[in-house]
Amino acid sequence: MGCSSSVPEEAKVSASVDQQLGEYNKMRAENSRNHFKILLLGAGESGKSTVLKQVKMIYRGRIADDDLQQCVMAIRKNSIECMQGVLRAMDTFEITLGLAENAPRKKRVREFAEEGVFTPAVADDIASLWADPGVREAYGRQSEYWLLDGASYYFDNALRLGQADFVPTDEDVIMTRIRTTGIDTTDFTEPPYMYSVVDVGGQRNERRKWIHCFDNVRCVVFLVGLNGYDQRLFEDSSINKMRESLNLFRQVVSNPIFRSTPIFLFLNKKDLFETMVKNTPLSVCFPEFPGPENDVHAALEYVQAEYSKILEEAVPGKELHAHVVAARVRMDMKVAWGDVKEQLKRMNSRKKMGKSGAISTPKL
Ligand SMILES: Nc1nc2c(ncn2[C@@H]2O[C@H](COP(=O)(O)OP(=O)(O)OP(=O)(O)O)[C@@H](O)[C@H]2O)c(=O)[nH]1
Ligand SMILES: [Mg+2]
Repeated sequence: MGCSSSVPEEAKVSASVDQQLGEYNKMRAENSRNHFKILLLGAGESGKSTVLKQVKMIYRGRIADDDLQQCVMAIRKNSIECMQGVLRAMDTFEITLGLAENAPRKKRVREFAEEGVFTPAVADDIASLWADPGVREAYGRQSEYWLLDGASYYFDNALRLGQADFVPTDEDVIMTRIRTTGIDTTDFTEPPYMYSVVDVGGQRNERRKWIHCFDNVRCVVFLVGLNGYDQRLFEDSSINKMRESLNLFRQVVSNPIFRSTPIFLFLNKKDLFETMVKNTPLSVCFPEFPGPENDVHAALEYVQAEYSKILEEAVPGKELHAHVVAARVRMDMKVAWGDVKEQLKRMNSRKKMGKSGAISTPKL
C-alpha cells in the first residue's frame, strides 16, 4: 500500500525536477543566444586592437592603470623606433640633414639602444630632428619603406612624451602601437547581452593561431587599413599592404566555417586615406581604377567595391556590412560598433521568432 501511495508523490517530484530542468535549459539557451562572440580579423596594423581599445573606453570610461603604465613605455619606444626608421631611410635615399648642428642628435638617436632610458634629452633630439628639412623629406617618402602610421603623432608629441611626469591621454593610448601576439578575448556585459570581443595578431606568423578562435563566432569584423594602398607590408617589403588585405579577406570569407556568419567590413584610417588620395592616386595599387584621380569619394567606393566583389565571388548573395571609419575617432567607433550590436540583436530576435539567422540589411 505504502508503495502505491508513493507513486503519485514521486511523479510530482519528477515533474517538478523536469520543470526546473526545462527552465534551466531555457535560461541557458537564452544566455548563450545573448552571448555574442565577435571576432576581429585583418592584416597587421589594420587597427583591430585600436578598435578594441575604443570599445573598452566606451564601455568602461577609463583606462586601467596597468594599461596606462604599459602605454608610457610603448609610446616612447614607438617614437624612438619611428625616428630611427626615418633616419635609416635618409641614409638609404642619401638625403642629408638640413641643419648641420643636428648631426650629433642624429647619431645619438641612431645609437639609442633598446634598453636605453627615454630622457627629456632624447625627446628633445627627436623633436629637433622632426623639424629638420632632411628628416621631413625622408618622412615624405614613407611609401618606399615601412613606418608606423602614428609616426608624425609621436614626433609632434615627443617633448611631452619625454617629461618625467608624463601621463598618457586617451588619445596617446589610442595612438600607441603594441603588436598583438596570440589571442586576446575581452568580455563586456550589457544585460541581458554579453559580448566577447576576440582580438588576434594580424601579421603573417600570427595567423596560424586564428583557427583556435573560429568556433561559435557570431560575427566577423574585418579591418582594412585604407592607406595600405600605398604602403609596404612589415613582414615583406615587396608586398603592397592592401593587396595582402584583399587576399586575406578572400581567405576569410571563403572559409566554410564563416559561410553564414555576418561579415562587417571596417574600412579604417579614413583620416590618413583622405590625405593620401589627394597626393597619391589610387591607381598606384589599382591600375584599372577609372578615376577621377585624387577624388576621395570615388577612391573609397572603388576600394569598397573590390571587397564586395570578393565576398560575392565567395558566397553569392551574401551581404557586406561596410563602415568607413577612423578607429582613432571615438565617435566613428561608437557609430560603427553600435551598428554591429544592433545587427546582432536583430538577428537574435529573428532567430527567436523562428526565422532564418541570416541578417538582412540594405546593401551599402
Ligand atoms: N591615423 C590613424 N591611425 C590609426 C587608426 N587606427 C589605428 N591607427 C594606428 O595604426 C596602428 C596599428 O593599429 P593596431 O590597432 O595596433 O593594429 P592591429 O590590427 O591590431 O595590428 P596587429 O596587432 O599587428 O594585428 C596604431 O599605431 C594605431 O594608432 C586611424 O583611424 N587613424
Ligand atoms: Mg593588434
